Amino acid sequence: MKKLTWFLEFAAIVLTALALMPGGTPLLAVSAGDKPAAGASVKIDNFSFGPADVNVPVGTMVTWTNNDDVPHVVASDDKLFKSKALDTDDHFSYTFTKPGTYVYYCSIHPKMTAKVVVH
Ligand SMILES: [Cu+2]
Repeated sequence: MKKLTWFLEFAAIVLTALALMPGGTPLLAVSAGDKPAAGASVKIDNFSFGPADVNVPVGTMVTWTNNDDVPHVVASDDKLFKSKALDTDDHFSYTFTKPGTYVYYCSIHPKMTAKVVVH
């Protein structure tokens, strides 16, 4: 019972501190003008990129996550970006700043190909 009381007191202190924080939580402090970059994600699983075709507006950050139990690399055909070897659950992000079609592949398994279309 003593432990529970201590926990409740601690929780009350934390909640009070949060309520007194100037400007509210950091999330609420982001001004309307600072829209976070839109994101898209691609999963790597069973030796393939999914979805294989991603269609996104300029400025989008695409994040690849390796769900496979073997390492993969995300490398663009035109050498615009190349990840390190991604182990299971590792991820790699790239922000596309110009329109175009970006074909990429896995440099360890070159038959794995996919593309990002930026408009
Ligand atoms: Cu691979």
